Amino acid sequence: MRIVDLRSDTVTLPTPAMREAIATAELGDDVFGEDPTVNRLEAMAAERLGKEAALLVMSGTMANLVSVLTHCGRGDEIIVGDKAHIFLDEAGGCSALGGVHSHQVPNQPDGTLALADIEAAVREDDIHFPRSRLICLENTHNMCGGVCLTPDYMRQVRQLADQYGLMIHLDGARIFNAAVALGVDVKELVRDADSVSFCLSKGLAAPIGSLICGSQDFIRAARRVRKIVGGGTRQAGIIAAAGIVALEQMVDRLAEDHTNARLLADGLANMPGITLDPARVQTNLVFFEVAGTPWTAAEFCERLAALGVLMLALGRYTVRAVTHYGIERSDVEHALHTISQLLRG
Ligand code: TLP
Repeated sequence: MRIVDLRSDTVTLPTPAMREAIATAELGDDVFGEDPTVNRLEAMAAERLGKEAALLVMSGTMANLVSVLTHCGRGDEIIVGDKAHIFLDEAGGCSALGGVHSHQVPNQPDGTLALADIEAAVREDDIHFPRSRLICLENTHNMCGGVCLTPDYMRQVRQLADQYGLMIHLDGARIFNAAVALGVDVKELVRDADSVSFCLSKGLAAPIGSLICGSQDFIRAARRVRKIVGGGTRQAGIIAAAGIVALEQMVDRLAEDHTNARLLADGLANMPGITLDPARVQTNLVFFEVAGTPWTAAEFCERLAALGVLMLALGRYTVRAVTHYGIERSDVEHALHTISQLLRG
């Protein structure tokens, strides 16, 4: 049976060029700072994002955890969206491992936190209260439908952060999707963040790895935190080699994923029982509601999977489909055809 896997861009397999780079990578012990391939990737990532330094970690979750634990001590508080990956999907790592308290404010449909909500969440200096320390943002915003935060919004949050002496961490797991969709240099999207993490292993198709970028001092401190969480690895050039290919060869093609996502969204919007606003589809994530069908999202996905099309249920009636490297226009057409068959019974 033909399988079209739209569950996530994390299912991407490494490209032939990545496998070749992995096989021939020059290696050393990265805990000693001696892996030339890791050093090259970190330098490349820092340069690309316009930050002083970068640090390779094993996952997006580790990148966010290490970043938050580097900014915050026990009893400090982060201001974070109620739909943020850090809040919803990282097993509460910041509090479980770092004693960091979270103050959730509502994510707006466009992925932002309203400035007034951030301001209202900042704590006064009072012994009863945790200390406000860090604002966490996400771009693209996963659970808000892959929407993009703009440089202009980032600037406004920076001004607020400066007013209250707060830091900003940006979960940029899919930051290159945002840069490609907005047509801006990625540097502009991260300039106002003190730290930013991005993933190699999503749309960029590398098998493993994320980078944290920030100032020299921040990255030096983050390197120690990475060691604490067991993330200091040895011949990690095996991983970095694929990451270098990802940055060199896989960024510009994200536009294809966005075109395919739009095709999928336009097709779904016309189907009976399915609700979706195609205008909200800005990048490679397509969220839609199946409340008008006889099924819950989980039932819908189960029936669709039996026909070879895989999607994720991310709410009682909410389904997510993600386009990525390995998914062609014909796969999207096949998925649409399969869904219309399913709906027709
Ligand atoms: N997200 C995964 C799932 O956890 C939902 C996905 O399939 O989208 N930040 C953001 C915004 C993410 O979407 C993810 C992964 C992460 C961080 C964590 O990355 P990993 O999975 O590498 O730990």
